[in-house]
Amino acid sequence: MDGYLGVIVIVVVVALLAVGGLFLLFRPGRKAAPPVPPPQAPPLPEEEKRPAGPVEEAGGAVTTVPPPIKPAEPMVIAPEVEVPPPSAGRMVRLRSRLARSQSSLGRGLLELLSRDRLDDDVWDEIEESLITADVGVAPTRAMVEELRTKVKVLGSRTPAEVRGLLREQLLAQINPDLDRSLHVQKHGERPAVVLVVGVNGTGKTTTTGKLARSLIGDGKKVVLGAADTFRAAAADQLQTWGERVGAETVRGPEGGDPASVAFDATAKGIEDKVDVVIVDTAGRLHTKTGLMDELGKVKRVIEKKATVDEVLLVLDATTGQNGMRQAQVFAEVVNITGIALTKLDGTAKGGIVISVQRELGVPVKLVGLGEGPDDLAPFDPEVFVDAILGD
Ligand SMILES: Nc1nc2c(ncn2[C@@H]2O[C@H](COP(=O)(O)OP(=O)(O)O)[C@@H](O)[C@H]2O)c(=O)[nH]1
Ligand SMILES: [Mg+2]
Repeated sequence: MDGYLGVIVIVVVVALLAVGGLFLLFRPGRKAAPPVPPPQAPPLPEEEKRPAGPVEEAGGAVTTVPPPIKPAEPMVIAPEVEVPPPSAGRMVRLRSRLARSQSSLGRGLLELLSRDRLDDDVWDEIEESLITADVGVAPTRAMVEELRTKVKVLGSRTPAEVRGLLREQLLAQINPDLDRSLHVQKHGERPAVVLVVGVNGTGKTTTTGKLARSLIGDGKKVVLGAADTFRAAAADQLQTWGERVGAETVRGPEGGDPASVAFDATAKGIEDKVDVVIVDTAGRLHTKTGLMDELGKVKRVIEKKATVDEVLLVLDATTGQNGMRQAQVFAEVVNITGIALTKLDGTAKGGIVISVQRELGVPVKLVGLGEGPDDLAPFDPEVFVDAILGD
């Protein structure tokens, strides 16, 4: 009996407590429970899953549980900024991209020079393969002459000797002593400015984007100037490159003044204390005077605030002599300080490295070896020649 009574008392007490609790929770005037956190809020750890606000504890006392940590403002997913690899050693990694130049220029020359008898016909063939690879007439003549003399001295040749001879001659034509460093050092508080020029479609915007990546990979801060105001798509294209690596792009209205964009980009670079401002331009070859006016103005306007340290001429390696003639026009209107030779992957005409330097009197500083973001490399003559000749 006693046991039964005890159980009944407990049940009644529990029931009363429950009713009291319900009354406390739902009494009129009580504030509504805070809204459930939005679905994107991260799940809370177990002990924090209690409802917020007044809660009755076992003894009937009402305490206040702090509300759950507020979910952050609606999350804006920022585009992920990539950390590009540094530029050093890139050409070694990309050397297999020169496969076409290797098979037609390198292997052809090695085979011809290894023949037992080198008569005039063979020398003509050697000359022809150099010309075909865009080495250019004068450098070809000089090379053939040197090779003829050296071969005479050697007499019979081992394959290693032939390779050594060719390597020496190609390197001499490319001139490993030229200063190929990019002038991108800050001047105190002022950023270095790189102006990118060249014919439409040669790869200016792509090269500007790749260069920004590579400079950022080397630890520099970069601002981009979209001075190709001819098409809005060009500025979009550049901005996309910039966003991927965290470089701001200064742009203007479509059809606007390229010089004013260049000016604004330089000002932004100074304001943000960046290391390098890279200005991408339009490549419209309307008239030589039109081009001269446009590029001249862009340059002058930048020079109101900074110095133009590098004028990079972008040249498409697949366009051969035609591209070279157009490049010449650019070289006549602006003072080119370096060449970025693009699309060297996909061409058998690697010899253009030699002819373009000779024709324009400026070193090849960068080479484009593909469409990928990290397919731009500082030009290394030895790696280039070794890639062409194979191992
Ligand atoms: N294969 C290859 N394609 C390239 C290279 N550089 C640029 N391109 C391509 O060339 C095309 C034109 O490039 P773009 O930068 O828009 O030329 P722009 O008109 O001079 O600005 C694009 O499809 C690029 O992907 C390169 O080094 N190799
Ligand atoms: Mg462009």
